[in-house]
Amino acid sequence: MPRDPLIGIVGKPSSGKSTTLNSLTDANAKIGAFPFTTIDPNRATGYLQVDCACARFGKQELCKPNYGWCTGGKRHVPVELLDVAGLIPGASQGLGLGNKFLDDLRQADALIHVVDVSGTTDAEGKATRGYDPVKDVEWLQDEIRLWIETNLKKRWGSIVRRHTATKSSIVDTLRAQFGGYGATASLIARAVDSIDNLPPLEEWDDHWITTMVKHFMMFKFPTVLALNKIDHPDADKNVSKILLKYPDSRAVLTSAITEVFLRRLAKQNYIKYEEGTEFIDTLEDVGPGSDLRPLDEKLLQRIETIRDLVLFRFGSTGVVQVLQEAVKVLDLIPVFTVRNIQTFTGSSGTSVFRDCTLVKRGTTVSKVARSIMGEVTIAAIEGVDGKRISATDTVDIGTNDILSFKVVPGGLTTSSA
Ligand SMILES: Nc1nc2c(ncn2[C@@H]2O[C@H](COP(=O)(O)OP(=O)(O)O)[C@@H](O)[C@H]2O)c(=O)[nH]1
Ligand SMILES: [Mg+2]
Repeated sequence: MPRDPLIGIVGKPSSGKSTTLNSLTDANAKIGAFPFTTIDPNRATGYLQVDCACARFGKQELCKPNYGWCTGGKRHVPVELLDVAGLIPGASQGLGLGNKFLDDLRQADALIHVVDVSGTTDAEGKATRGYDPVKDVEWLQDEIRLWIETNLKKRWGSIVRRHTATKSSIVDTLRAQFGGYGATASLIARAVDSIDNLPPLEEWDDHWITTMVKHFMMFKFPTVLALNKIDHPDADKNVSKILLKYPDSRAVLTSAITEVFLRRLAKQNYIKYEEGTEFIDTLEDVGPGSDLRPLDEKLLQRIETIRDLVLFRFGSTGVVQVLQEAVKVLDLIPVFTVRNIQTFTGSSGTSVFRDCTLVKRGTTVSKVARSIMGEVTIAAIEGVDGKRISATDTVDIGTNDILSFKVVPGGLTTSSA
């Protein structure tokens, strides 16, 4: 994943995709803008909560990220989100915004599938009562699979002929077919390796093609379920049905609308609310002397309801956790790069840990350097306490995740350091 990770938010109409996106993005105003290249109304910056390196050294007060923000050692790292709207039943055959949807989809590294577990919207997203959302979970996977499968089967005859004539490996042949979905050779290789007893490609029947596509999807579109609208009274039984039917799925219970509401109240200074937690403080809770504004009876009542129905029952609104889960699926960890390994500062000033990048766990230090600085010649790599680190060492949380790269003077081929 050489570029910044992109999380796609998918789901049928009215499941709560836009609300989920807004709940993750409409955060503190004091943050610096994150320079995304694309201007797209459906794209936004979400903030992933991670433990910041500053807390390990008691330097929380000095922590001033270049992007995002950090409070008390809890760092909010920008992550790009995409609201992949337009998926309706039949999209794989080009219905609705079918192709636009699928074009958007291929850019995503992981998906958050927003499922309306209130049962108040039907398969097309129209208002109803008692709809069974279990169907939605399967439907979305089927829709994506059919899209890929249909494309593959259309050309299967010639794919097999070329495969045989050129004596290609399965990975090479599939690379040509799946490259358009943004898949790398190594991703395809992992998908191929994950299938037991896979026969030679020229012997694949429909069953094997389907199996291959399913495994490809597991790697290309790893998915987290956001079981949304848990504030609704019908949600419980639907949540339990989904969890029982898909015990291996990664699912998080969410109430996106509650998060949007709480963040708005917090912004207007009616409440203190720490995103991702169950804690809300009102003026009544903290007492006079605080700078919080008083709430009227109606808002107080609403907050009580939110506490009862969402926060105390589920521990949080879930949206912060759903983003964390999506990043976890990608196995990304924060790596902090600093100019000065003694002080953890950047090129100027006293603030620490200005830069944080999400990279795949287990990435080599030299690859981290390249992805952050481009093709530079590294003279030395230092870790905490000035320890020399080898370019082939790998990163993990707490291991080589604070790095200082010393670049060869004049050896800079692309300037970004
Ligand atoms: N009760 C409840 N309603 C929600 C929640 N999230 C979204 N909604 C409502 O569901 C409807 C569709 O939401 P929207 O985000 O526009 O869905 P989209 O079509 O998937 O983007 C709107 O009326 C939202 O207010 C939630 O967590 N709880
Ligand atoms: Mg929408």
